[in-house]
Amino acid sequence: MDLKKSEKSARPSDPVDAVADQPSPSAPDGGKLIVLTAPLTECIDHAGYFIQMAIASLPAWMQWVIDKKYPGWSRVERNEDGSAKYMPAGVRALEESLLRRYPRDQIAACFPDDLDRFIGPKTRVVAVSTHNPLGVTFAAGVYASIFGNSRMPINSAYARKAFAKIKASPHRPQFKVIVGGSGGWQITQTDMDEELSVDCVVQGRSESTDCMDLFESAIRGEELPRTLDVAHPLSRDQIIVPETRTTFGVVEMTTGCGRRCSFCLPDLNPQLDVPKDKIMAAVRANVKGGNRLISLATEDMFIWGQVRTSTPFFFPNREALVDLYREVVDTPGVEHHILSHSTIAPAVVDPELIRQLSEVLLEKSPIHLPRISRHPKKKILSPLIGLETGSVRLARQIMPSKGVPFSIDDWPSVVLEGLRILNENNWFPTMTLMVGNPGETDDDVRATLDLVYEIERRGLFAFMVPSIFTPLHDTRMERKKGVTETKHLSKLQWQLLMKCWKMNLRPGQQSWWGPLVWRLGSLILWLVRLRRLNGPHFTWPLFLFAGAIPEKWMGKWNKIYIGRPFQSKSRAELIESLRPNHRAFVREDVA
Ligand code: B12
Ligand code: SF4
Repeated sequence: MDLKKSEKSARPSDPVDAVADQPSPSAPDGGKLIVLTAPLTECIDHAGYFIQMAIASLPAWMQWVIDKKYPGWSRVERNEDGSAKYMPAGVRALEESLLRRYPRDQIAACFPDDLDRFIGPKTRVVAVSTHNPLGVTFAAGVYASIFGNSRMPINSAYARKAFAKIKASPHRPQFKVIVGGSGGWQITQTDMDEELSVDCVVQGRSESTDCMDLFESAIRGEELPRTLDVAHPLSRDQIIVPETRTTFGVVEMTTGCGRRCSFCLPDLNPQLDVPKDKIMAAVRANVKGGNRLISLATEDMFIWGQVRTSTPFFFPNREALVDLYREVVDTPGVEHHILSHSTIAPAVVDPELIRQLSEVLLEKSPIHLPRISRHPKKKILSPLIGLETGSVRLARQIMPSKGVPFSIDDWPSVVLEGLRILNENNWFPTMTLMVGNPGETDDDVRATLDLVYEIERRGLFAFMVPSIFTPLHDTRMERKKGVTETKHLSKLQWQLLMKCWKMNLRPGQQSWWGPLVWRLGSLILWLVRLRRLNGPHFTWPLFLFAGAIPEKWMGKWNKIYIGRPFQSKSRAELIESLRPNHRAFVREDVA
């Protein structure tokens, strides 16, 4: 995949150890009352989403790969006073919440390297926002562990560095450390708060009064609770959308989802869509701050404009969506736009919406896939979509509403038809799959392999990113246990992982020598390192991945499972299957 880089630098990146140890001038005027920060690897606004996703998944010892591909990735931009020019949207939202209570000159948001410039004797709170500090969430842990270290993806190494720097501050006895953001739970769940010197982990949004009261209490020097659950805004107008530059131009578009998958964390939040004027103000502020890239962040872009209306949220509001995205990409100064997350059923419900969105969005997409895109400039759109499993039995248990308005019994058909419609419009989504779900049987994995092989057979394409099931804190599957180590994965589970990655590489391998180098490289890596780490079940799937032996042969020798072809419903049959009260909402031009 070709991702146009927004900025390039010749300066090689700093190694992990150098980053936190760089000297920085001490705080003038005794420092700020409240200092906000986030791990460097979560702040970088360089080269697009994929770099952060790679940083979350590769083990720390493989940082050289990132250094080579993106020299200068760790170079960040600062304002004149040394504060950060951009920060993850979560930090910016917290900053905005705090500014409602405290004067601007008492708050600073800075990169971890610059903490010494802002922490001083006057500092009472250092607030850290984190997405994924310990790498114990989907996909992040699993790929690091395949290469030999389950606890330390690159992002985690940088998060620990940031915490170590705060812990070592000579002013540490006078301030409290408060952590928040979507990955805060990882710290308390692994009992790392003491080691990282964290006083309190906040679970929830900064807009809440409880969160602001906690800061007040910290400033007074009071004892803080180890964790604090705070409320989520209940109405769209209460959501703070910061009008400052955010990493990757992230502007929140919705919260919650509504499909109620039992493993999902964001879905526990109320379903809200942010008013258009707030979104647009944040887009303009990002451009003013120097950002050329915007990304509307959401769990499902298709619910925007259809929340709490008389139409069920799973019948997208075509006009509202096209109008919103058009205005975003037409904003002067916006050169690129990246899609965030979505679901797949809306593509089946309204293919015309997908066509119209493509017309609006493709031109501003920074993602190119020359081998398969039919766009004149070879651009594609690639939202993140959860496929999770091809097993209807399992889907009924863990995500019964994932495909609404269609029955979950038709999930494989919804995936195939949705993907067909998306591909026809140059959407090649990144689809996540979960491996090692609690109670997953070999038959369930075979059903997912059937679907994956069927996708291949039909010439459809998605980047498929399988990850090992991780019970997320507070979800309905919090106490469930799946596979915990790669060594315990079955042959079929390994095959699913490797088959997906083999298919992912297909459109990238344009040269004759690319596949050859890849095959040889993976076999050598297997010989020297991976076979010992990942156990015997890994061997044949790795051969499959390397393309060392034709899959048909391996299937005949019973070394791998070749997915069976299956009959699926067409779009017309899926629409036909809808309940009459739902069919009424299907738009006439696509009914
Ligand atoms: C945009 C996005 C990304 C982008 C950009 C990230 C960035 N650095 O800005 C990209 C694609 C790079 C990304 C990558 C990843 N992401 Co992401 N991402 C999101 C998404 C869609 C929006 C995040 C966002 O900015 N929201 C808007 C802001 C305002 O919300 P917020 O950050 O939660 O902040 C609020 C509160 O948390 C709180 N708060 C925030 N910070 C602080 C700090 C303090 C002290 C306090 C008190 C409160 C507080 O107040 C804010 C509101 O007022 C969310 C889903 C979602 N809807 O949240 C997933 C999500 C956060 N990502 C997730 C995951 C798994 C990942 C990856 C690990 C995926 C992967 N395997 O590659 C990587 C990790 C990246 C890394 N560096 O390690 C999961 C997190 C699961 C978890 N940690 O438990 C989520 C929830 C998606 C999901 N459905 O599972 N992500
Ligand atoms: S569709 Fe995605 S965001 Fe919605 S509940 Fe399911 S997993 Fe969560």
